[in-house]
Amino acid sequence: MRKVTLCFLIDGDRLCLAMKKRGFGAGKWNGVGGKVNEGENVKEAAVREIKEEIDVTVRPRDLEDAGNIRFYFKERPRWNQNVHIFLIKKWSGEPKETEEMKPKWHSVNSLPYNSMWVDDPHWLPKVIAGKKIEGEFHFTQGGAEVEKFEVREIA
Ligand code: 8OG
Repeated sequence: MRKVTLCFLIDGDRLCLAMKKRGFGAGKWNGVGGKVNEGENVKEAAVREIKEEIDVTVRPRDLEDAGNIRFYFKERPRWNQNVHIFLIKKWSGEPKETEEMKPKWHSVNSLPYNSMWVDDPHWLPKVIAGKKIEGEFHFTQGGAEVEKFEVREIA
């Protein structure tokens, strides 16, 4: 299964989300991240993606492990992926727009869930609250609908 990262910068009650400008999930607000390349560990991949996508520098030790979620796409099993989630409270630089993403700070109390992946309301509040989670989502309609899911708090 494809291994990918998903990282959220958090500053008090502000969460940095970025608008994906192209590719998988285009037009949605999301954390930043992407595929783990061969020869990279998950944290190295996260650090690289954060730099590439919003031009922010993070040290591997400042990536807080928030758990992982497996996503299954019924009609497109090659999209199935295991997403490793990180919460980040320390970094250097201000998030900047790049070719791939346009970052923006949002209040944690009013996240734009209507323009995010449909599964996010089921687990993102837990991650923001500092919980570590493990879960799985089964999508239909190419990711537009959740058929069944489970999210467990593991710490
Ligand atoms: O490399 P690529 O841009 O394809 O990576 C996809 C990114 O989208 C990666 O950071 C993981 C993230 N992502 C999914 N599915 C979901 C989801 O259901 N919700 C959220 N919030 N992010 C997701 O691949």
